[in-house]
Amino acid sequence: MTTFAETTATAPCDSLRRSATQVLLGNWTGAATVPSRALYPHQWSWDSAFIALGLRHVSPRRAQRELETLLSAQWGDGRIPHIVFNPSVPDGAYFPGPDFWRSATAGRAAGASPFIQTSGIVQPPVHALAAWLVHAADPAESRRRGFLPRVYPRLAAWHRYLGGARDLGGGGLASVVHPWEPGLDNSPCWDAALARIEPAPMGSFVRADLRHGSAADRPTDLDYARYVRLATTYRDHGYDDARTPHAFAIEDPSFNALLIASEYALADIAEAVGADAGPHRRRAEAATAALIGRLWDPVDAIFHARDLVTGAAIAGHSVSGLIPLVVPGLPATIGKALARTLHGPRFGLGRVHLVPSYDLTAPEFDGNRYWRGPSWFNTAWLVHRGLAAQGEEEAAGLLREQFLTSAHRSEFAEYLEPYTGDARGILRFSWTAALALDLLHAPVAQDAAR
Ligand code: 2M8
Repeated sequence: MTTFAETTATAPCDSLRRSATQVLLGNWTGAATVPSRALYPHQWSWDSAFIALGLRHVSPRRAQRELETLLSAQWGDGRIPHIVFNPSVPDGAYFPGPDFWRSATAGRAAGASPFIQTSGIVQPPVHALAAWLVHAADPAESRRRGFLPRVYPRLAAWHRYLGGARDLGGGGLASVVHPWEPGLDNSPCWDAALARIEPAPMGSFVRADLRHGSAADRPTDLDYARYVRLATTYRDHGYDDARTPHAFAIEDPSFNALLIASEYALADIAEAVGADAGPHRRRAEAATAALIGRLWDPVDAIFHARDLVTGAAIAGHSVSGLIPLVVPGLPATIGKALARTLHGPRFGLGRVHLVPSYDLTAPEFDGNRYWRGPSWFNTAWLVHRGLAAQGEEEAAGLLREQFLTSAHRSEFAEYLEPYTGDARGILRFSWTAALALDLLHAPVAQDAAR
């Protein structure tokens, strides 16, 4: 049987490393890596951050390029768009494409590039963390190329946007304004908020995703109709956060935990480029207090998202609520409680193939349908990293072994049915391969502890 336990140098590790590298080479377009040639043929924001974390072990230079290509599409208001469109991909290959988002015109006042076509929403801010870890993979090469001095102002502007225009609740956390923004698109956590949205007419758009994936593994048409409505409203208000009547506005634990981890990374970057790290550290500490104050539920022992339209916490238990494990300096009592939740019936560590995206015991759980239950590799990587930082080495080791075994067995699937471990979505998915490379590099996330 293939085992990857506690080692980085065995035949199974070598063969997995080779095939993971091939996936990334195959999905490289010359300036960035697509998540998948067929289903996602453009550059995605948080995908690229995860991809860079794997690429840094193959070519630190290419990892830098990946991030810089993304950053070159940043808008004047600081936002990093969630998709950067590749102009050589035919219209209609992905929906919603450039014709829908119309960034150059609708986003002009917000500072969208007139030349690079992008979407107008964002994704979780893993970028500063990725940039710092990419730098750390080969500091000499990074210094030679002036990588950190180039990316620092852009990353700082990105965080200013999230902490400013996106603090819709005024409580020190960033909000997401579309279910695509937290990256866990059709999580049951968004069901109640989405039910308030008038769907766009069914005939008004054509989905491209169903040409590549099974309908049972993807969001429904009704989900899409609501996604389209929300994005249209935002676009028609010039992607202006103050002017848009946000009907979907949520403080998500994972999005904010990644912002905090990235803010600490930005402090490290600031120090390395001779800038003042103090404001970054203070912002990270204040955001940690806000995260705990606004989203931590000590009874359920998980972080819950908050719906800013109703003001209420969202009751569902999502993997998003475990990801604050990655927050440096998280109180140990909270870290331990999260580790217990991970081992409990809702997330079943050791009893399922990989951490599920949603509560295994909930009636809404669906082990096949996208973010409504299946196990995903990026969230598993984050939970692994958080466990290692919290000193939960046994659980972190188990998760690493599960990750590598599942990535190997599933041919780098996009996601898995948690109980069977069967591949769902598409195969040869970039972040699965990239994060496998990262875990192969070290037995436990050695750079996770601060
Ligand atoms: C999925 O989201 C896109 C929209 O952004 C889609 O369904 O078409 C999500 O899994 C998201 O987290 C991911 O970044 C993206 C590309 O892999 O696909």
